[in-house]
Amino acid sequence: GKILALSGGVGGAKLLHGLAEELPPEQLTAVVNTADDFDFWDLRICPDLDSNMYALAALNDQDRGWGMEDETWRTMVAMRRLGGETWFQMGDQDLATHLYRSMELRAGKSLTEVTAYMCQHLGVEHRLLPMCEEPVATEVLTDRGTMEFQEYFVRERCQPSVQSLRFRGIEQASLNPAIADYLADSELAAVVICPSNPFLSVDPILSVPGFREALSDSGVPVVAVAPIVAGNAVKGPLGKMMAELDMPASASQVVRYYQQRHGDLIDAYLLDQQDSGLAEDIIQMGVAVTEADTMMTDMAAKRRVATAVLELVEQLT
Ligand code: FO1
Ligand code: CA
Ligand code: CA
Repeated sequence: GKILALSGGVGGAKLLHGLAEELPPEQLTAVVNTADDFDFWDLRICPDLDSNMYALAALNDQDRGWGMEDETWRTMVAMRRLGGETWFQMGDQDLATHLYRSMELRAGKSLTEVTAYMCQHLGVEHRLLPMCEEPVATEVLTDRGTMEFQEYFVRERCQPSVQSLRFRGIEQASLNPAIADYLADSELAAVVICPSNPFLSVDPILSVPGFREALSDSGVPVVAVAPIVAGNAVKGPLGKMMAELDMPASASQVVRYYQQRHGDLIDAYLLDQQDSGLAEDIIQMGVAVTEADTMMTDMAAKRRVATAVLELVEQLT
C-alpha cells in the first residue's frame, strides 16, 4: 500500500531518502513542515522543503545537514562586504532555489506548485507537499524573550532556554488539499512519522487544521521512528529542548508526549536497539514496539531503517 511520511529537516530527510529508495513514487508522498520558513534578503526560504528536496535529489551536503554539497559562498562574502545581514548562510547554488521560489510565488504560483516544479527539474520523482499554503511561523518563547525560529536556531545557536513554542498563523491555515486527497486514498497503508523534532517539525504538521481529522478518518496506522537514541537527539536541539521543557530526554518520553498532546496518535514505534530497556514502558502506553539499529550514517543504513519501518507497517496491516 501507499505511505504518507511526515518530515521535518535533516533527520526526516534521511529516512525519507531511504523510503524513496524502497518505494516507487506512486507509493510514497511526504508532508513537509513549513513552520521553519521565513524571509531573508526578501527571499522566501523553506529550509525543510529544501532539505528533503536536496536529499532526494542527492544534492544535499551530508556533513552540514542543510544546503547543497560542493557549495561556494561568494555571495555571502560580497554581502558581508556591503554590510548586509549575514547570520543566515546561503550558498551560491542554494540561492538559486530561494530566488526561483520567490519569483514564482510572487508571480502567483502556489508553494505546492513551485516545489513540484523544482523537484521535477532536479529529478525528484516522489512528491513533496508543504503542509499548507498559508505562511505559518514558529515563535520560540525563551528566557531571553520571544524570537522567530531561525533567530533562535541559527542566529542564537539554540542557546536560549526554551519555555514554549507557538505556531503563528496556524489557525488561519488549512490542510494542503493534495494531502487530504492522499489521506483519503483507499490504497493508503500507513502514516510514518520520521525521526524529526516532535516540537519543531511534527507538531506544526499535526496542528494544521484538518490534518488530525483527515488522519483519523483514514483509519490507517501511524508508525513513528525514535528521534532520540540512548538519551541523545540524533541531530539538533531536541535533547536540550526536552530538558528545558522538564521532560526526560528519552525515546519513550517522545511517545508519551505524542500520546498526551495528540491523543492516541502512535500505533507503533521503531526504537533503537540501544534503547531496548524502554520497550516495556512504551508497550504499556498501548504502542507496538520494534527494535532496530536506527542510525542513518550512509545510504545502506537509510535503506535498512526504511525497510524496518515498512516491515512494521506490514505487520500492522
Ligand atoms: N542552519 C544553520 O545552523 N546555519 C545556517 O546558516 C543555515 C542556513 C540555511 C540555509 C538554507 C537552508 O535550507 C537551511 C539552512 N540552515 C542553516 C538549516 C535550517 O535553518 C535548520 O536546519 C532547519 O530549519 C531546522 O530543521
Ligand atoms: Ca526543521
Ligand atoms: Ca490509532
